[in-house]
Amino acid sequence: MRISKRLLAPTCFALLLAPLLVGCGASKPSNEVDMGVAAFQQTSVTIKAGQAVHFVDPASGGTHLICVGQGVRCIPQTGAPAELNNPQGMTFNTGDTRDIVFSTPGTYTVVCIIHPGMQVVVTVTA
Ligand SMILES: [Cu+2]
Repeated sequence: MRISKRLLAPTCFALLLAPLLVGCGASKPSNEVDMGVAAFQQTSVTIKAGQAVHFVDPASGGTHLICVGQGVRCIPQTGAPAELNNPQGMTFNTGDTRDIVFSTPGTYTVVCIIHPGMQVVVTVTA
């Protein structure tokens, strides 16, 4: 009895932990947008009004200046989050993570003004 209990505890712990470890690499939140060296890893993301896009610039990413715009230009758009709605853009360095809330339904193209072609379309539903 005493021996079996001793064996049981670590076994249970391992069984509890296994799905958590698998879950780590398997799926990302649907509101996550990851950055590479010169591109977003996603081309589009859909959220509901009031929710945030989770921007991640991992260690393997780079320096980015992102904003709502077109090409390599920031173009303010009514309803876009204030952080992304300015001519300077918002700086991301490797290791940075930010949640940016979109309050107004619409379609917003988020670009990086350093890297041509680096863009992700954010669709905000009501
Ligand atoms: Cu960039």
